[in-house]
Amino acid sequence: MFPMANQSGQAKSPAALLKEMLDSVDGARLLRVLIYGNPDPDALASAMALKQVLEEKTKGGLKVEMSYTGAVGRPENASMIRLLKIPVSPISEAEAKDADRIALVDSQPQFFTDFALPRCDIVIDHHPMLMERPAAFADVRPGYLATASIMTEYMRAAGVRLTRGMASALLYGIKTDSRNFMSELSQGDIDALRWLRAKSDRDIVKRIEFSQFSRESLDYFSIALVRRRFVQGVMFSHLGPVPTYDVCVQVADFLIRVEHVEWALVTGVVATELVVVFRNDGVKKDAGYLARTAFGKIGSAGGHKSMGRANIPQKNLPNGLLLTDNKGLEKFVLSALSKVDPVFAPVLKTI
Ligand SMILES: [Mn+2]
Repeated sequence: MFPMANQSGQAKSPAALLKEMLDSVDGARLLRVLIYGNPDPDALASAMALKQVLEEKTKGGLKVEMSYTGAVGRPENASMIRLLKIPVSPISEAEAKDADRIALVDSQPQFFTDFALPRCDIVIDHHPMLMERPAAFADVRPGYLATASIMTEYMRAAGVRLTRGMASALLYGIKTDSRNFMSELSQGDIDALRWLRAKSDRDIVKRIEFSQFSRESLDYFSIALVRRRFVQGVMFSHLGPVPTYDVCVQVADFLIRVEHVEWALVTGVVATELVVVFRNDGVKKDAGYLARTAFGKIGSAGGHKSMGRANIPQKNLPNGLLLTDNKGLEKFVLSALSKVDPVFAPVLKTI
């Protein structure tokens, strides 16, 4: 564990780190906190905390804006932004150029593969450190489970007021990154939680967690149930056109929890791609291997033992198969899988 590892490798007190961070924004007027890709709870909470600390400690001299380079994906994250009224919005490369300073939370410059960072002045993160000195001020602590735990220390060191909303956001950030506190918490995470718990609002956290499904997604659940095919442990459902692949993921996560289901396979069409989502019961199976072997040559495919995904562009589908041909797509997917693992052959016969 790296209790206070930072770019110099020396242990520094929270007060010293805070002072260094404040020195790095000296004279600046506009700082943008950039969240890479789709904002998740840890990144959102950390950005909020950084905004409060910097704005209060510079006594209004510095304005802090929070932005993300991707889109809000999961309904829980949309609900967190709405319920906690988080002032965050999407940003383009051109728009990011107007800032005097740019701060990254929960990421490092190397993460920005499809977004040109105009500059980078502050990095606060808990992922493994990718480069020696990613910014003038960098505080990277791979031992922590969440950036929100690190930001909690800055809140305490700064002595700023902890609102219920902020405490709830930080707690929820730590909760999601630690998989509901199931992962090994560092002392820093534990100290942060202890401080946040009394102040956080359990009802808000519960409301965020309970908005896992958008109302629109319910229609796809009904399509999934009507079109399902189940033979010998394999549950398969082709949804047809879906707005995002998340819909297939949500349906597959649901179907794998049905009794006697060993494999849940959900396919859908997102724009000009066929998406195949794999889930299994985790018993001597490898979804990532299956996805790569069956579809790796014609699309992007991968995953872990119990979850996998393949995206196949229309142009790589076999001779003239259209994305509107539901039966053709079902046959194509199941025949490709049957060649890798015969467990998928019986359900192919039902088409
Ligand atoms: Mn994180």
